[in-house]
Amino acid sequence: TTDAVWLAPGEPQEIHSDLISRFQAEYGRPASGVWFAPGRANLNGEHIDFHGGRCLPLALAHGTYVAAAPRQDGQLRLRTLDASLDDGVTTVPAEQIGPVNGSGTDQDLQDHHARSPRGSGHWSDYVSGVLWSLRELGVSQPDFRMQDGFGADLLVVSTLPIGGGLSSSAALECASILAFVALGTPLGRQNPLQDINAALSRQHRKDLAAACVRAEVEVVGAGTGGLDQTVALRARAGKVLSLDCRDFSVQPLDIGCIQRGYRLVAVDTGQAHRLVDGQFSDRRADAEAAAHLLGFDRLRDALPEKPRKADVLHVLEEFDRLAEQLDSVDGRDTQACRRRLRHALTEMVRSEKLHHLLSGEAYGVRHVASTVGDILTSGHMSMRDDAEVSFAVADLVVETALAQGAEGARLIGGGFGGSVLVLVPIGALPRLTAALEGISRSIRLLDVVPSAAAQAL
Ligand code: GAF
Repeated sequence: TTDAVWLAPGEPQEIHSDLISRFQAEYGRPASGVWFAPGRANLNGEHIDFHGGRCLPLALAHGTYVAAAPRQDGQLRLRTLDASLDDGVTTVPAEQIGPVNGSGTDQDLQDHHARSPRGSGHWSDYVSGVLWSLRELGVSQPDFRMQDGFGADLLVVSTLPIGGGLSSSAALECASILAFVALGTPLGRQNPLQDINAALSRQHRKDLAAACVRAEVEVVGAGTGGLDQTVALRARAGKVLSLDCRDFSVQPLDIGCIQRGYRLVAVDTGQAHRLVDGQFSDRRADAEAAAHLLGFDRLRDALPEKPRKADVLHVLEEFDRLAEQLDSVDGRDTQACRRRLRHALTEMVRSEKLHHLLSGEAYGVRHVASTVGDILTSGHMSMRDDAEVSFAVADLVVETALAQGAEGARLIGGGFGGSVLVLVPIGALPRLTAALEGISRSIRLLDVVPSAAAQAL
């Protein structure tokens, strides 16, 4: 076993000072500060945030750092130090940081991308998108009212694998939005740099997460549901967030077993994923079609307040009854819609179980670890067979982890690439690491340490 397979989160203070000096070299002026936002892992609740389901995410120590200084000409200049994305300094002119025209339909999104000089999909869309959505938020929220002509120079570096299913996009959005708040709004200008961490109320953070979601949906064109941005901006060190996506309320919960005798490890398969290509939204659309057939705008409402397995069976029977005479559901394959439905509903029940388990105090560490492990593994099977978002390496990582003594393992994030989360007894870690190294040279491991939310450093 070599240490090379572990991806370290790095020392924030070292990354901070390195970024400050590189910023000076790149732009010929000092950075005003550095902002950080974490990536995330998720114990359960994949592909259900946009259906109003419950998710159990936690923030990583790994994340994205943004050094920035304000400009007065409304434009953005930005560069990333991540080798896979670095294409020098990109300038986004002020005129281009406007809203998408019209109603935000697919056609509008396409027109918007067609107008963009770099075409769709450049990583700077995430940053220019949040500058736009923060301006929009400032229209109704005096604390965030954006100074006229505000623009910025930014230098970005991340300790997350890019496109690794650990929320690198949301980390970029959330670190950038904090930089913009600090440098361009009354809330930021009234508070010296680090004080912004205390000045941001819970409601502020909730509003900023919503603004980041808007940027990703309306400007980038990816159908994110808010899980990633919420955990990046509202996580608590040492805790898992129990996040109810009906109203985005959060409850921080202890996960003692990973502090005592077990470790959570994120295995980056090295196979990158992207949310903007059609598969992700396709899965979502299948489940939404099933919801509509059942008569619900939001799938979560098909289940009672505390959903159980029997409720899932009941809804599936109802679906079968309604679909019996139909060739398709909203033009989509009936059986595919049924599988997406079953994934979403069983995932909601797993979240409920986990929430109950982690909020109770009456359980021993062993019991918690093995129950969490079982939930992880059944979540994976559901991602594989019902959501159908898994892929060969992820399945192999899960099998390998279980064979090496892990309590459980699952694919996390949007799927079609990305990372597997493994809960493993500390004693089994060396052989697990060795076995995973044998699967592929692209595999990287991240120690999952429940960490704090986005902040000014
Ligand atoms: C991606 C999305 F951005 C999230 O909103 C969530 O849907 C996740 O995939 C799947 O659970 O990360």
